[in-house]
Amino acid sequence: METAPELRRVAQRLAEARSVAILTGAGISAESGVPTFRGGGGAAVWKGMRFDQISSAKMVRRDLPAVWEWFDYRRGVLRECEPNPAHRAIAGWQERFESLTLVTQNIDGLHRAAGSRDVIEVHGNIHRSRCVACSKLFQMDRACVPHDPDMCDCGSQVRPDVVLFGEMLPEGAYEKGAEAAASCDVFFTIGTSALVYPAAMLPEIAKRAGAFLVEVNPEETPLTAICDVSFRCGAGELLPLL
Ligand code: BJW
Ligand code: ZN
Repeated sequence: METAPELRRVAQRLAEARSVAILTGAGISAESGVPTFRGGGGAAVWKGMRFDQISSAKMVRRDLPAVWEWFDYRRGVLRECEPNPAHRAIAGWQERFESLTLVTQNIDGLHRAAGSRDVIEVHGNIHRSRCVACSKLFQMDRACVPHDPDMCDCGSQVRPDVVLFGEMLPEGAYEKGAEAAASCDVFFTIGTSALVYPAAMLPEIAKRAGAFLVEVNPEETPLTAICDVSFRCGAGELLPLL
């Protein structure tokens, strides 16, 4: 295999590593059948609207039912999706290092379904909803699509508990990721276009702090230039080899 020397380099680093941090994005779930937002030269569109229009704080204020329609559609897609070999490989790394921090931008819950613990979900989770008034959280029934329209006990509407454009990340989530990035020996950026901030800063923090930076993505990203090793292939194909 062409990537064999790089694989050996990374395996060597991992053998010596005490602390490993990982940032994943939509691409890691692509082989599970979850559509990505970007990549392949296009951007996701829902009923003629770009995803960054509908997945925005502005749209929640303007048309919450339309936002629910988009998220219910995606919850429907997710009902058919299961973790793939990449999610499972990462779950298997848990006992391998003194410290393993997994930060995901994905809201699909597939890392946890694969057995990863303490996953830092910086963009929330599609299987939770949140009251727009009192912020009470509700675990959603995965079998129930469309969502249960029952409102919060306080009488207000609920919204998906995900982080949309223009919204703050969950308290402490980015900070935990940044701390791990600044102190790890090896940092993996997997299946992310690295265009969305602040998550895209984590690999840069790791690199600046001296970590060995590894990318897994079939396409180049703005991070490729600073990576020590960049695997140009699918995560499900590569990660089980490590
Ligand atoms: C494979 C593969 C395979 C395919 N194997 N790989 C600094 C500069 C400029 C702008 C900003 C900035 N800081 C903040 C901003 C604004 C904004 C932002 O980043 N904008 C940029 C896009 C310009 N950020 C925010 O608004 C964030 N909030 C914030 O900063 O709060 C502070 C604040 C508040 C108010 C005012 C000001 C500041 C919040 C960002 C929330 C992002 N939310 C979304 C939607 C979530 C809900 C939903 O799902 O609808 O999160 S956007 C979308 O992008 C989603 C993703 O998590 C995120 C990242 O995408 P990801 O995961 O990288 O996926 P893709 O599709 O982009 O890439 C897939 C990759 O996989 C591709 O590269 C493929 O090649 C690859 N791939 N198959 C491996 N088999
Ligand atoms: Zn409420």
